[in-house]
Amino acid sequence: MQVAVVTLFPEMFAALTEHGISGRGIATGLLGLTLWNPRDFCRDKHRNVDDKPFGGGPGMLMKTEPLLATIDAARAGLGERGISKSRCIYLSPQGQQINHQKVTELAELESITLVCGRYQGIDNRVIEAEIDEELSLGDFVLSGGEIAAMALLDALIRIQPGALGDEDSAMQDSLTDGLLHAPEYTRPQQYEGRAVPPVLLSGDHAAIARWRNKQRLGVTWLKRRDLLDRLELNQEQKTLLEEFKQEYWAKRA
Ligand code: 9D3
Repeated sequence: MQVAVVTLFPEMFAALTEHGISGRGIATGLLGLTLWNPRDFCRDKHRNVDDKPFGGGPGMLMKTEPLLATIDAARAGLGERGISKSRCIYLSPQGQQINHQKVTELAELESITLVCGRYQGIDNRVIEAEIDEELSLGDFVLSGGEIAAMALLDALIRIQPGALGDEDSAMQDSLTDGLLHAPEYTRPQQYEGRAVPPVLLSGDHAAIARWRNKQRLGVTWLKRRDLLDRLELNQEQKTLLEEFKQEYWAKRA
């Protein structure tokens, strides 16, 4: 997958390219990343990328011309890599909220172009002319689109085939099947009076699998009832969840 990012702060993307799974995925070419700075595509001598909003109001907006020139350059850059189509996405607080399904949908594409806004956003004519889709991280305010773009990129990289050491772990991730994960423990077996659940030390794989399934249902019921409400549980899952609730109320009594 080839991703072009339009940003006034390309240095921020070192957080992605220099560390961990995302760093390796980009270094090995599982995901190609190019960064395009509107500052480099200004034609006026002061290299202005922002201006005051018509009609008044607080703050500044990103100007149309440098942004459109940058998107054009990014498109040409992708063209040199043999890519003729790239979905143009504007990271915006007014966009649809990104979720796992959206990430898997975008991962199917050959290329995307991510436009990061700064200030109070971008001139609406850029949206009309070039933007296919607006995406948000959620209903809270960031100071720009870069961190949202990086979050989306990180999610895209880790589901590319071969990105994770253990091929199965993307599949085993929470939320791919609508349930949260069971609690996990590592050494020591006892920590300040808190013991690891004995079944995990039993070596009984069937019992462990049953305990984990029960915990997944229970943890989802406790922490994210909204997720559980969207699922159609089978009879075994209903039994496991009832057992979890019994044990939960017994412990709290
Ligand atoms: C004046 C009203 N706001 C626009 C609806 C102003 C505004 C707030 C924050 C304009 C731009 C921004 C910067 N935010 C992003 O670029 C952004 C964002 C976010 O703030 N929250 C969640 N997801 C995203 S994706 C990009």
